[in-house]
Amino acid sequence: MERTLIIIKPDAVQRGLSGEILRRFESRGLRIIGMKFMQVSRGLAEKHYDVHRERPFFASLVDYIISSPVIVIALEGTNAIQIARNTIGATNPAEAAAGTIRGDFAMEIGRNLVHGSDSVENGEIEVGNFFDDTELVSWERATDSWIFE
Ligand code: IDP
Ligand code: MG
Repeated sequence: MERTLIIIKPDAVQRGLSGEILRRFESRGLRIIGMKFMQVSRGLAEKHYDVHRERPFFASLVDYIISSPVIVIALEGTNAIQIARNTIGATNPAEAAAGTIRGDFAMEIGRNLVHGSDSVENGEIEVGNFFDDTELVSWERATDSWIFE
């Protein structure tokens, strides 16, 4: 089972799209193992986006993610990384396929609604950055055997 960190970003929460976005991951078959509503601190935002520190958009990216509350979700599933990223769509909403979250609800790269981890290793690291072990729940979903073979 892989783990991915999903962030329903400030624009999505402000626009009332949180439920719609969670619904897409849930109905895809990914299993929720952690979820909370929070205000991201500047320190945590800079750590989360450290790989982009030298990029010209780094400051505006950090300001965006701390501008208003977010919902962070830890999801688990076979191929969770790839499946979540395909559900989210391309980074630039102008290039995101219709049927993806960004392709259906977003217009610009700096307001692209949702984050999903980009590798198995980063999924583990990012879930650990946002959740304590006590906030993650290991559970059997009644539908698991109908979703995971
Ligand atoms: P991802 O969210 O699809 O993984 P990344 O390349 O990891 O995309 O970039 C992280 C976030 O930084 C993007 O989701 C987007 O909000 C922002 N971003 C990426 N590239 C640009 C850019 O060229 N201009 C402004 N913001 C950007
Ligand atoms: Mg990324």
